[in-house]
Amino acid sequence: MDLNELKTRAQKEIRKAKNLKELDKIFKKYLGKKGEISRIFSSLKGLSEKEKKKLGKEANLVKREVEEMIKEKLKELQGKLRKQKIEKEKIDVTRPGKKLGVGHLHPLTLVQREVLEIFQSLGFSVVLGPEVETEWYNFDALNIPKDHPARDFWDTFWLLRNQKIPNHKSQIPNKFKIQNSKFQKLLLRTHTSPVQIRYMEKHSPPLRIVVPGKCFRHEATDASHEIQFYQLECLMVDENVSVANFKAIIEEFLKRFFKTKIEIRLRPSYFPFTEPSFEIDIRGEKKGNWTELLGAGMVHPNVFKAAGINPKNWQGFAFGVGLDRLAMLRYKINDIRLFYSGDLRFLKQF
Ligand code: YSA
Repeated sequence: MDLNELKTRAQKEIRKAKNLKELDKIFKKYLGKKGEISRIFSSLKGLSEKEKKKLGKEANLVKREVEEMIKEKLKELQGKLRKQKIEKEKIDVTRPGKKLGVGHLHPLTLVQREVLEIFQSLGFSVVLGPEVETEWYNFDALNIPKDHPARDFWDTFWLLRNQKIPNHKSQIPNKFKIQNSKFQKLLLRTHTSPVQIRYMEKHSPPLRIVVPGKCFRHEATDASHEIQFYQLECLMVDENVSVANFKAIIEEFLKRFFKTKIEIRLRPSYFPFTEPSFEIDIRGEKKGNWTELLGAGMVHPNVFKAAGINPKNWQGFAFGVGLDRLAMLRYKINDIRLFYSGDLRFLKQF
């Protein structure tokens, strides 16, 4: 066995090794249990003492040299690997960061906030009420008893018959209670007007409130009607409130909201909970179509009575304005359904 030839061969192979796997193979080939150098040691058995000593010594030397070369190569390969890993994991802290998408307020929220600010600056408090209402607050207390044809104005989403809540013993006159029943029928409120009653039951005049909130109607949708939309209810009660107060407040509100002179028209109308009643239509700068904006009127004495207020001592006006309609005029949007479409191409414009 030419030990020098073996050493040179091992050296060449070690130098050429490109990775740890290849180096391990070389290690096994020369230094493993059945490797070439181990085999040399086994072959010593049959030799004379002298030859054994000589060859043994030389083989040991070559063994150490090959071991040393492999160790060196191992260090080199591990160093390379470490470098590659560091390179891969390197973070350049000076690079500009990724822009995170930041959300923003929905146009209806923007309009609602602005409207509330205007009314608050005019001395009105903001009050909220439940979206799931009882038949009493949504209809009866507003002077719309069962079988009254006016109920058809408000196409109603009734909730399942067994989802009823107990009659309020003190608040609902006997004639309005469901006969032989301890329960009130539930519905999704069709307007924000029930909150008038809820508020007047607990507070004594003079009152000035606005009530923003979602309303629901079981009706066909079109460019200006949704089954879910927003209204803002306004109620002012005092000793000498008249239609003139209503007109002044609404004109002041529209002037501040649109920041330009807006054409409005007042039409006589009918709501069971107001007498007289009217509706206000509005049209933008370019004299387009009239849009119905709100329903209003002087609070009906029966409504005061249902809420426990003496109509002989107090008068009030109330109105319910469509916040979606205001937003449509403000942003020149011709279809209310866009607000609820969840279409980012639309929403990103605000
Ligand atoms: C009237 C007199 C009062 O003393 C107080 C309030 C009212 C308003 C009444 N509660 C009411 O709901 N009248 S209304 O049916 O004419 O609706 C008022 C406004 O809500 C409309 O002028 C319109 O702007 C909006 N609206 C009604 N239905 C809508 C709607 N907006 C979008 N989609 C719908 N389906």
